Amino acid sequence: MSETFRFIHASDLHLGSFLNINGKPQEKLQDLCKDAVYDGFKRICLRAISLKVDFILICGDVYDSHLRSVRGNKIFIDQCIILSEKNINVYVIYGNHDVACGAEELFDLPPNLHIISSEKTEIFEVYKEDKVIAKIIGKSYKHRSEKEKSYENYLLDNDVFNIAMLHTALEGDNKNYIPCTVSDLKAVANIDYWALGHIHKKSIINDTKPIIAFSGIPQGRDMGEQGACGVYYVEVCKKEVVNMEFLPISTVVYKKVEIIIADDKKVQNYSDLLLVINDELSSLSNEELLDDFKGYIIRLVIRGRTDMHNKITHMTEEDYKEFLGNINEEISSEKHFIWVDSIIFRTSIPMQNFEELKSQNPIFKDLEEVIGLYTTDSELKNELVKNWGVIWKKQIFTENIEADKFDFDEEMISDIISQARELLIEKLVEVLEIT
Ligand SMILES: [Mn+2]
Repeated sequence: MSETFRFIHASDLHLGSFLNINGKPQEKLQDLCKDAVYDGFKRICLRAISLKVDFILICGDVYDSHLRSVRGNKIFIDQCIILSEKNINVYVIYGNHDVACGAEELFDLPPNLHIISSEKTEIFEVYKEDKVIAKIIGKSYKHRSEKEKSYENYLLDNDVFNIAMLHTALEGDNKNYIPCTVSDLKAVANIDYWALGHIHKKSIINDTKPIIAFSGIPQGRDMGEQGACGVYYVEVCKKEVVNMEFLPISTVVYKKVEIIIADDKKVQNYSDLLLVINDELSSLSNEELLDDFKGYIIRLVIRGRTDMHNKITHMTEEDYKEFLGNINEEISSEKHFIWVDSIIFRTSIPMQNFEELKSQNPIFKDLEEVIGLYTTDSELKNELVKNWGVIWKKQIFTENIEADKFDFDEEMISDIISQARELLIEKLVEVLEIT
């Protein structure tokens, strides 16, 4: 059966990092956050053993820092030793977070662990029942940024299933993380599967030969890494991928929950607001379908019209923290933990229905048209963002964040536009003395 084999495509373990959590959670939850990244790797190994895979690929950023910790290195090596007893090989390229240059392995490597060189492109032949079933090609990062197009030297014959490992942002003009485009990768001959790392969100960029995929980070660590994270499980038969599945690994999931206070819902004070929040959060189900799912770290976004708007806008930092604490004390969930990490208020004052306002004065219809244009026309939207000034920078990927700029994404743009809309309506109602 050497014509069939299985592997796991993982990347960005970031061993040594921990989950970001605000407030004062109980010690048990704090410990969970400290260990979650390590636990994630242990679960990958358990899944590899139960699914009887032939090998695991780790496409860069095994460690969060090139200054490896004794703990991180030891846990990684110990898991590889367990895999070695099951004849599961591990192939690793280092990425921008764990560059090979100047880094030492703190422990002896087991024979099944293959660290791919940062000096030159390396090829590994994978054997099964004395036959070569696959070839793995790759190169580790030597420095924190790599502009060399190493993939152009990924030269392989078309005899077995060929896997190429690459740590890249997949942007043609990105000189920090190996500049390349999808068509650059497609142009490399004889590659069957591009196992990519660096982008922390899973995605299948090309689902036919050559398959091009980012497995993403196995365990999210902040609100920028929301949702169930994991690895890809791939089955190959006669040089064809016959099955490719996403395996969720994260036991703690970051999630944004929006609560819209409907007009008919009277939220007059903090008790009412607490009730609404509690209601919404206790109905959160264990949608991640993981047996060992532990819980959610939540960012609440509260929208809608409420008499509390003024109270909310004038809330002190201290009161905000107190209210957050109240929520976390009150939420009860039997199946998993729920920790509200932060709340973003996007409320506005109660007022007449917008349709009624439009019928009273044509200026509201004009306003609706203008706002509509700025939300749909991308040229106008760009123009608008330009006017916000250079302090704002479009967020492409968290790794590229410039510390002295506010990053924003599409969601932030529409948030700002909708807040501007609310403010304009409010002021117009005031000036036109509409009651
Ligand atoms: Mn990474």
